[in-house]
Formats: sequence, C-alpha cells, structure tokens
Amino acid sequence: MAIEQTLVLIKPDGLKKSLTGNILTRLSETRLEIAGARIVRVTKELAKEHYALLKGKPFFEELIKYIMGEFHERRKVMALVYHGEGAIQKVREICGATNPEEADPASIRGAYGRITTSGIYENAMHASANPEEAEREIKLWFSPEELVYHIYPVKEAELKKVKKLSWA
Ligand code: IDP
Ligand code: MG
Repeated sequence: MAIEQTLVLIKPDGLKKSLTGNILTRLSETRLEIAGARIVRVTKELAKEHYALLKGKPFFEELIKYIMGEFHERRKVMALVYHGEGAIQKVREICGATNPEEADPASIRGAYGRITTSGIYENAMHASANPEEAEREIKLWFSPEELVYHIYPVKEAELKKVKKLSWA
C-alpha cells in the first residue's frame, strides 16, 4: 500500500459537542501518524474553496455556513493531516458514510452525526475521499512548514519584507 496523507477536519458540531478526544481516539485505531494539526478560523473564501466541487448543490450555501461555524457559536474547525499506508481509505472507513443516518452506527459519523431539521448533514468530521482530493485539500489547509512529513514536492524561496506577528 502506498504512503498517503489525508485531511481530517473536526467540524464545528464536533467541537461544540466536545467530540475532539473521541474522534482522535477512534482515528488512532488506524495506527496512522498525525503529520500536522491546527485550529483554523474558517473564512468564507476558505470554506468555498474547500467545497468548490459542491458548488451548485442545493445545500451549498448552508454547508458553507455550517463549516464556518455559524450554527455552532464555534467559528473554527480543527484540521489534521494523517500520514501512512493507505491513509485515505483507512480514515474514510472509520469516518463512515456522508449521510449520518445511513452511516454504520459504529463509524464516527454514524455515532455522532445527525440531520438537522433544515436538512444539513451535521456529520462531525471531514475526511478526504481520494488521492486527488487529499492533495488539493492538504495544500489548501496547510503550508509545508506546518507538516512534519512531506509527500508532495516543496520548494524554497527567500522572502523579503514579509509582515509577521511575533509576541510583544
Ligand atoms: P463527504 O463529506 O462524505 O466527502 P461530500 O459529498 O463531499 O461528502 O459532501 C460534503 C459535506 O456536505 C458532507 O460531509 C455533508 O456535511 C454535506 N452534505 C453532503 N450531501 C448532502 C446532502 O445531500 N444534504 C445535506 N448536506 C449534505
Ligand atoms: Mg467529500
């Protein structure tokens, strides 16, 4: 099996329901390694880019609000990159099907997801579905410096006059 990386997001409902520990514990069953992790405030631009392939779906606008945390008073998600053999498939399996009512009850989405009265699938987590999606998503959510292993090529450049925050 090939060494892969896959993007996991603990969505705002997962954070609000204090599921971070449970989800990470379930994912540790895969024996994959975490190559990066960050708490991210999701802008509209990031949300739309992440779900670009779903533009045009009837639930798109609600989905953007959902991932931005507008329904959960948590304007953030936890983003992680899992690294190892067959990472994409292994994480998708524990994650479970998109529709939480149809997901295996022993999967994360089956155990913790729900469909809201307005029809949004609140399914606690995101997991990349295939290698192309994983590459696109990891590059969207992480810079190379935020990952301890690289499976995609990186390049080095000297930057001048970059504004950065530091501790005052
Ligand atoms: P995935 O997250 O299992 O890869 P996608 O089809 O990529 O599923 O959809 C992205 C997200 O959009 C889902 O996780 C879910 O939150 C939401 N979603 C997908 N399909 C529907 C739907 O038919 N109704 C409402 N929400 C949906
Ligand atoms: Mg998807």
